[in-house]
Amino acid sequence: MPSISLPPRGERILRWADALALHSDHPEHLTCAYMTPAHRAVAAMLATWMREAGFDDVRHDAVGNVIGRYRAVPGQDAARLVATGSHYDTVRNGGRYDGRLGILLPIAVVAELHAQGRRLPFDFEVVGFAEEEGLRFGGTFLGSSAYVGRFDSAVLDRTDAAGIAMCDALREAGFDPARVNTDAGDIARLAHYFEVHIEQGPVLLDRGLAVGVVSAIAGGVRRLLTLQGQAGHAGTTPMGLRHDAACAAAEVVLAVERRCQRGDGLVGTVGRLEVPDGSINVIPGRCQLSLDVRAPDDALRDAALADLDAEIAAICHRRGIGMAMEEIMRVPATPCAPAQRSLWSAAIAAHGVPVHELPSGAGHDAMMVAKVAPVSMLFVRCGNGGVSHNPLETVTGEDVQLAAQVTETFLLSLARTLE
Ligand code: HGY
Ligand code: MN
Ligand code: MN
Repeated sequence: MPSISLPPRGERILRWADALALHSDHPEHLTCAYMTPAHRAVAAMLATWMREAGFDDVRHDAVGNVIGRYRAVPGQDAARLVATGSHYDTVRNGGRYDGRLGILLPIAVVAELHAQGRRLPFDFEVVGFAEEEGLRFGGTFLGSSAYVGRFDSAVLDRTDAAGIAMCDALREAGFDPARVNTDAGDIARLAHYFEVHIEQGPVLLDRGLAVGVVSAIAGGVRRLLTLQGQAGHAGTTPMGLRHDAACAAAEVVLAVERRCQRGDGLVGTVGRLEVPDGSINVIPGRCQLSLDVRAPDDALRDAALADLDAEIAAICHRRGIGMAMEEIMRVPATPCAPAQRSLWSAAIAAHGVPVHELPSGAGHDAMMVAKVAPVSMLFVRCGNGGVSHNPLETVTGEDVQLAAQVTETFLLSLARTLE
């Protein structure tokens, strides 16, 4: 019987990502929002693959994180724990590697260790975080915040576009909302957390590098704005007498772009812009828009936000528009731990790849875990110009294969530092 040769690890991981992408909330593209049937199917697949890979324990926690533990000694708790992971939810019409690569790759690494009968000198935990993007309920990092014992219970009352509260969505999926703050990870033993993630940008691609070390993660603030003008007849209301909420919003969008073009890594985006219940022949009385402002430095970001607050107030005053604002996320810029950045650099060099460090403009679960342990990240090259949060997001099997080898080298060198 010819032996069935498994595809190389990199290809296997891509095939897993393809299988997860078959589960979507939308028939024509990949959307996997928190606690939908597609989301639950993905969680079940991750748990199955963890068991098949040889993890000693696999569990679903109170918010839907899928946690696999590969123990130093089966049946015992080692003195220390090292964790890795990322999120398995997606944005709307997103890519299949954002988050998921950071769960699937370490599962494949453990499968290799288990197949070789090798154990690490610490318990090694791979976490599929249930929610990071904030797509369904607005709150972000729901999985990693619960894992580190910092879950904001107020989010349980947030409702989705259909008016379903998060607590009801949890119950519907068989979870008990009362447990979300009593089921944190084993953070007292957590010595280090690392995250492998696609770069979601063009830097590694432009430099011809398969992987890179993350120096720091940009801090972000997200806000929801409601501009309240006056609805009126599109045909009979003279232009000079209007309080058009959409025109005010248009000025706000351009003010965000103008202020955030000042550089130093500052970025600003209005990703959602809506005239609720709008009609063609009615002057927009209300307009809702989102604001996402980030920078590698919190003071730089907050100075931009202060300027925008003043400019938005002036726009609304001049146009006779009311404004309400809700801040739904604020995460500080997060430095990656120098000691583990060096271990990643050495692991990359050991595989013959030039070492390049780069900041992350995207947010990651590592920002939340950094509240309780030192964190580090490895980026994997993105194809298609580095596009992400887009179905064109892509990586190659070769790069993923190399990233898995580098991760294994990193893990073994980390083990030597923690012995
Ligand atoms: O928005 C972000 O940076 C991440 O993809 N959630
Ligand atoms: Mn994302
Ligand atoms: Mn991500």
